Amino acid sequence: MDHPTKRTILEVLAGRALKPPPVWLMRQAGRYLPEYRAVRETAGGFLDLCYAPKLAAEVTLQPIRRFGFDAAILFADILLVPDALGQGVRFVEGEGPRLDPVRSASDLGRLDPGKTSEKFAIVAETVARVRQDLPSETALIGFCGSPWTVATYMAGGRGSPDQADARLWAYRDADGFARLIELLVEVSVAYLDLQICAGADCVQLFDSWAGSLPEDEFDRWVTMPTRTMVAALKQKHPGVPVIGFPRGAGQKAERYIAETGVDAIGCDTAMPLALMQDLAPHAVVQGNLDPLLLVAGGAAMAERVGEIKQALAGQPHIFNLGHGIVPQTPPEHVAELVKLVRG
Ligand code: 1CP
Repeated sequence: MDHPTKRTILEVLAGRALKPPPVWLMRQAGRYLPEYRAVRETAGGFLDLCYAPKLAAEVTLQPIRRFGFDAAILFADILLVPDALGQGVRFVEGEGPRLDPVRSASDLGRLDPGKTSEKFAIVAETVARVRQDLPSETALIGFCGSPWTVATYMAGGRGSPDQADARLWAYRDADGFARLIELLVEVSVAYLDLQICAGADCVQLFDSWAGSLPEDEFDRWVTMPTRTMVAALKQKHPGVPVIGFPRGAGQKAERYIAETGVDAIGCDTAMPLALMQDLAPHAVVQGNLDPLLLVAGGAAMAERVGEIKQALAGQPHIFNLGHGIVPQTPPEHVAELVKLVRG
């Protein structure tokens, strides 16, 4: 029997300030953990691991066993959505993702939303397995990429420093680009619905490249699609909190919160603590330790953890990084961080 009220992250997402704040870390499963690398080797490719529910559940649970985080995040990737749409996604060892680019409205014909359910069902099976094996006090976070960020990979065919292909498409043919965004909204809502039905307690929308857009485009491609997704999810699952992570939003975060209706906002490393304090009355704040401080460890990390905790004491706050854990992170520093947050 589950006891969801004991899941500290859910208490905070419902608006309670807890001392100490609950903690989980973006990319808490991954290459910095030797036990992850061992499973990864047996799986074959990265996508094979994502589509093997038993192995994906195992790597989701590994950081919970090792560090006792307050939440697990489903092991998957934001690029499973374009993969499920039939775009053709590969992960090239040492180079990152490669996709057959979709750069115009006519390319959209290559994508088939009817195809997605088969792969989404595999991910839902991972969610169900994790929920079954997770301690009842640990929350399970489902996720997907936000439409804008996923579209940047779909148009670029790979990660890019400036997201130029998507930005150019959006400037040159906004209506055609809007069709891609609408398609992503629709399939991503269906995907998160499945994750929630399978046992996810809350969901996070990763908008890693939200920061590359000027304000009107931010509104159109980040805020509005997120608003549609939140509304659709709230209609199906009124009690399930949604965390938005519009990385790089800066001053635009306040409007993002007001317009989208997210319950919580992930704050990146660059966001000043004073701005997090200003946002706190409007949404639960999550973040924002620099992932490189977690690599450095020691006194510098301890000092910053203290500052973040102090700045947000008395507010509903979820301790996290400002972006994902990097592969060179020493696992001992992660253990030390959890101790500092809880100390
Ligand atoms: O070699 C390996 O084992 C692959 C490394 C790896 C891992 C562990 C990738 C490739 N993805 C993941 C898992 C992952 N990705 C999770 C799992 C849960 C957890 O957090 O522990 C999550 C939530 C993601 C999300 C994700 N994937 C984002 C959003 C967050 C962020 O980091 O900004 C993005 C942008 C991706 C794309 C992606 N997947 C993998 C890589 C190397 C990238 C970045 C590509 C690039 O921009 O160059």
